[in-house]
Amino acid sequence: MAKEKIKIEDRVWDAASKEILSKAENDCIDTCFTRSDAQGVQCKFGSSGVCCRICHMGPCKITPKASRGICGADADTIVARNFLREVSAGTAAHSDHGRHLVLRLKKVAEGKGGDYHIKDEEALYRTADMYNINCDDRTNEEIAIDLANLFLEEFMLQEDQLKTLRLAPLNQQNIWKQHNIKPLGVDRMVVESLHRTHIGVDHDYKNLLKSAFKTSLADGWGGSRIAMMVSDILFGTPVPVKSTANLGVLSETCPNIVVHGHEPELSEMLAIAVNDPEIIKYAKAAGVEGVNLSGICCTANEILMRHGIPVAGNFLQQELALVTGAIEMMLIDVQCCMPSLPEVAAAYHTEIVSTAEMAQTIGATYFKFDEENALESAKVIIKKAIDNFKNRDQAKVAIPSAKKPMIAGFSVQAIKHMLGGTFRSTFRPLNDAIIANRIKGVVGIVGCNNPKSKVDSYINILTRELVKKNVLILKTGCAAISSGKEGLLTPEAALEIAGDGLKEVCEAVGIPPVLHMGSCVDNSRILEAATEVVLEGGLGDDLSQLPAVGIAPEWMSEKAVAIGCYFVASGIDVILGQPFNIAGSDNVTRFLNEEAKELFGGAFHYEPDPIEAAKKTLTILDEARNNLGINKKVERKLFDMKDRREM
Ligand code: SF4
Ligand code: MSK
Repeated sequence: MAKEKIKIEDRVWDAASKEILSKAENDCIDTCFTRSDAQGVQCKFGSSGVCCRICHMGPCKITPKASRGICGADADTIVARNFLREVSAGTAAHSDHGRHLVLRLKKVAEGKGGDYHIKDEEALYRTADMYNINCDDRTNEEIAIDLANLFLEEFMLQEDQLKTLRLAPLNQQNIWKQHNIKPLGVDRMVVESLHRTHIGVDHDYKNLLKSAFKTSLADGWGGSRIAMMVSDILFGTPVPVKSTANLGVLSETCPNIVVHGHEPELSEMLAIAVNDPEIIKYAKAAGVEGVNLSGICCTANEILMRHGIPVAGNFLQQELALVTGAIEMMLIDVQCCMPSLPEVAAAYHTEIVSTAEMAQTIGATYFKFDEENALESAKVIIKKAIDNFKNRDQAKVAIPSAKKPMIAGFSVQAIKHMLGGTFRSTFRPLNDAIIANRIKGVVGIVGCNNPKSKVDSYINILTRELVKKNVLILKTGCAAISSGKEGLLTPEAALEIAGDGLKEVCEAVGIPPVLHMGSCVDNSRILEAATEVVLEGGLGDDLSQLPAVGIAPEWMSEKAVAIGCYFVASGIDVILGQPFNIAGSDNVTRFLNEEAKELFGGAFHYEPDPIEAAKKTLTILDEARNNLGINKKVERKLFDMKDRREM
């Protein structure tokens, strides 16, 4: 049975998406929204997690008449196995991204990096110091090779636990040890999870779920954290940077190149190459002023954070961007790039170019990115896009005017610097503001969009609601782009709606109330920030004691499942706007939503309504504040310059 047709204004939040979705209808283009309708009512066995395809005696499903699969697996086993497989896939995706960057760092250290260099010496020293790598009287390359080898070992460790776990507060590490969820090497964890979930291996739902938490820690405190640290060394630690968001960033007069996916290596080179004199000359010869580079999803977030390159949109705008008819080339790499892109592009003149050997799509051109000569490679691809500009059919072009200014680039180092001032980087003012109840707590709002709900709606309503209630918001991924499009990533706009306490602190120390911290792998920056707060003192000994919550309002990917798990395993409650596929097992649901809290200090909560989610968040923050004994009334005294200097 087909679903009832949903009106455009109920599908998407922002004006640009509404305009282009209507154009897509007129141009007879299928998008994820029409395909979602065509799917009809989705499979209940799948959505409750009780469908098992793990062996070929099946597929089996659990029904009122059949409480076990052919092998005897019950609903608990099947749901838990499916869940662990999702976490493993998410961990693999983030971590493989991290591995590619580590291999790049190793090449750079060996003098074989081509156009890549160690851009951020301070990040190199900072990271080496975290792992006690000697930096005295050694070249950057010597330090980098030690670091790269250590990181590669993090993937391969067979019997030892990840060294990167030691970046967590000591008490946190003890909790993981107590519950035996300290992961071994990243690859080992993913392989073991696949083995564990093979027919006839692990059938105890609790054991399977503990393994899911253990594997997820190999993501958040392993692969993702490594990806983030190596990106900072190679491409620079982000600092606040101005930019613009939404489809209105596309150019009417210049060739548009849109990068999409997750890995920053080629896009970093594109960001440099678009301003190269050779490219400008080539563009002028083609009758245009230059090339307009923008991004979608997390590749966008990577080059936004470091170069201020504009963001054309988030996950569910990838097809809409093509429907503008104004894109000469979309470059796709890994993760979150829809297989439908070449088909949508075929209705216009857009060329879809895949730059990752492992991520190809029928209809896309595969471009072998020469990593040894990355800048040259970037120029070749840009010239191809310029050549395609002459094929743009103006009759098919409609670029929406909607776009908003924003500020991004809030790495932990940047936040610390802003909080502490020029001479002493510190999180102290934030801790003091939380203790004094000017800031109620800190909330990470992360994750994707999902056609099951109105795009960006939950994210934007929730963000506004929490900012009003004096909650400091940290954002990553597509949720951060939602706020960018909404105009909430400028201090002025966010301060206008912020509660008095939050406003006062943000104005005094000069940070906005909603901080864009980067891409999906940069969720590890949120863990890093939480660790800094714990280490600064006064708010408990581990992350579970902090007044902090993670929220994934419109998530859809397996990576989001892994992220949710490493937040919970780190003691942080996570609210989901979309449920996990676990409803078929009461035991699994109870373990994830209740028992996890007793083990790790955090658990999952499902809340489909953003206002209710905000209320739930405030309750969790209040509970943590009560436990810490800091839930007192706000003192009336304001920060002044004298206070700030003393701090
Ligand atoms: Fe069915 Fe068991 Fe095979 Fe799953 S593993 S498909 S439940 S027989
Ligand atoms: S891109 S994982 S849709 S956030 Fe990181 Fe966006 Fe989700 Fe992909």
